[in-house]
Amino acid sequence: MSGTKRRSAGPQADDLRFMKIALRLSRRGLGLTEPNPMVGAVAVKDGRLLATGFHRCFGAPHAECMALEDLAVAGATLYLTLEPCGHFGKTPPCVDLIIARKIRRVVAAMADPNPLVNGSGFARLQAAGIETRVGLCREQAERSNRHYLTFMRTGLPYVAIHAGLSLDGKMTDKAGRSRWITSPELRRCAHGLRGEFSAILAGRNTILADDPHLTLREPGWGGKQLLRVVLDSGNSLPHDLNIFKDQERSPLVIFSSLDAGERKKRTARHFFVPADDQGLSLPAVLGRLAEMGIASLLVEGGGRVIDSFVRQGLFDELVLFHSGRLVGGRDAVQPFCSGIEDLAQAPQLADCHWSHFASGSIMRGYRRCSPD
Ligand code: AOF
Ligand code: ZN
Repeated sequence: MSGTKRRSAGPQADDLRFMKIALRLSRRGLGLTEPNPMVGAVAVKDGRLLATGFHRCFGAPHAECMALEDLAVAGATLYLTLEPCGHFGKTPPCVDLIIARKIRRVVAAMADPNPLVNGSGFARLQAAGIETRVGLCREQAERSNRHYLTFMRTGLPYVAIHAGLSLDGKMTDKAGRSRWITSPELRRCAHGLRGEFSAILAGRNTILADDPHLTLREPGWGGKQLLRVVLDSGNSLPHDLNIFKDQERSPLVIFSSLDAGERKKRTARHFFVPADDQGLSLPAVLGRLAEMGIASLLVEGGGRVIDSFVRQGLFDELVLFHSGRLVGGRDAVQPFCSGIEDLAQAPQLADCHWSHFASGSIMRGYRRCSPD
């Protein structure tokens, strides 16, 4: 893209306009770049947009490389959604390319918490005499890259809990059936949601009751591999279930208890972790997934598994799909059945966003945006 010129509305307004373009570009890598970040880059001179780039997928060139590869004009301003790298990784340092292309000014949304970068990118730009502005649209950039930031800062995957609920908050009817609480329209959205994550998790009861594939079937995610994670404490799931199929496209990881009577591995990646009467140790599960480079996890159920994640405070986001049905009944499963004794201890969500559909609504709320 090049040659777009609009009258300048002054340097500050121009900065905002071009940073928003960089942020929009960065999101084209949604679900495809992990465990690396989504990054957008826009080069501009005299109000004219000269070049753009974004990180397409894991292993592809960095956004800065894509934008600056063919840039022939000196003295441009470069808008970046993340601090540029100054280290040799899969690609040479982007800072070197920025200096070589004679960029005059860099406007970045945020610093990169990667210990290999962490301020050193900005320091090298400044040492080369390049003016830098940091922090423009920081909140939006942090929200966009929340998986990457959580993974970098905590060493554990970002965890989102997904539940399909009746209007009165039930995941199942009185008999424990969850098919189908929500409409086909909302279920399609729920399937699409999987693509945003690196892995999807379900417990043994859900696998037995619903025999799901847990695969990524919605169009638009190319050949993306989604890791499927199953918690099966006793290591006793029958082998003819759908979850054991299609492992090339969607590899299967199983976690069982160290105390399981049966210790035979059912897949190449079958791990045995500590457990107590509440179930498998979720910190051990998350730690093992992090070691495998999984930066984000979507927990899909069922009620007991979701309850464990909520009770232990091991989640960053809730995505609730609400149908227009009333189900009722004390025995119907709900997402946080152990509950809290005292309202003051209730997990609190911030920034809840609702999207409304003819057949229901979707709520996304965050426990924390950028953990320290
Ligand atoms: C990206 N894409 O556009 C930028 C990144 O694995 P490597 O060698 O490609 O390096 C990944 C690190 O590079 C990443 O964690 C981040 O710190 C920095 N910047 N990474 O994948 C990009 N700009
Ligand atoms: Zn780079």
